[in-house]
Amino acid sequence: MRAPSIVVLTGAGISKESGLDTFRDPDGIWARVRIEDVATPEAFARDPARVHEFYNARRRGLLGAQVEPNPAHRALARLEAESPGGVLVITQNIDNLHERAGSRNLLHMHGELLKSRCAHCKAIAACTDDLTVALACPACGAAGGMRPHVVWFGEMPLGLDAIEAALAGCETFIAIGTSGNVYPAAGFVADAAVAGARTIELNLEPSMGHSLFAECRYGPAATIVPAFIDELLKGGR
Ligand code: BV8
Repeated sequence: MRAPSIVVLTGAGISKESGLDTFRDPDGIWARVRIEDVATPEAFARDPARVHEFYNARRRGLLGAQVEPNPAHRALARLEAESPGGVLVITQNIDNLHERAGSRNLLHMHGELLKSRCAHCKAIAACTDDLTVALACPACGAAGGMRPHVVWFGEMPLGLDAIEAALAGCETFIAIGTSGNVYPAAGFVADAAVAGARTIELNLEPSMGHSLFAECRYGPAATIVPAFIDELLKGGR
């Protein structure tokens, strides 16, 4: 299958106007809890109940009535529907807002909040309720092994082979709502540039990697992403 001509990388900033917190903004998640306490395998081994509560609270928040895809998510779904060369959205986000907006060719490289994984049989299952240490796996029945299907720091992100192939073959690489702090995602723009792609950053403010992009536009995603996608679909360079 030919590589999609457009690859989009999204981060927490694209979901901010849907009511979900980012990580490194002053009011972000890492201003309230430490990565070492809730987002590493060591943290889970040390205090699984604490890690479960961190993700259970975010899962309940995501499933709350007021959290909906915003115009930026919907603009990406429209780009995929109308772009002849194909679009792949690689998201660092674990929310389900891209799916709910209609994106189909979508890769959750850091996992998904609405899925669980069993440490014993590795089965991945839909998860909309709280996870607990005592919970038995719906597939193998073993208890004590359920975790969120989420990639923690120090763990291998998902889909890296497919991502590498897409970056090598794309003509346009767009990063939206990411601070460029976390690797390997923060290095994708360099891979796309080496492949000769047009690189664009759409963010609220310059990211750590802003100098690696050929073009940058700043403002809230729900405003600047639909405008940029309109231009792109009209053939704007
Ligand atoms: C890996 C989990 C090996 C789910 C996340 C020691 C040991 C091992 C690895 C490392 C190490 N030291 C460093 C590393 C690498 C490490 C890393 O990068 N650390 C950083 C902190 C230095 N990476 C890893 O561990 C990764 N695995 O390296 O494995 C390997 C090696 C080589 C090749 C392959 C593999 C695993 C990283 C995944 C960790 N899990 N999340 C969860 O709890 O959500 S990462 C976490 O940060 C989130 O997933 C988030 O997606 C991600 C990135 O953050 P952003 O999305 O960018 O969010 P942020 O708040 O930072 O920025 C938001 C941006 O939006 C801002 O710029 C803001 O201005 C903007 N914004 C705000 N509002 C708006 C807006 N933009 C537009 N509109 C708005 N309205």
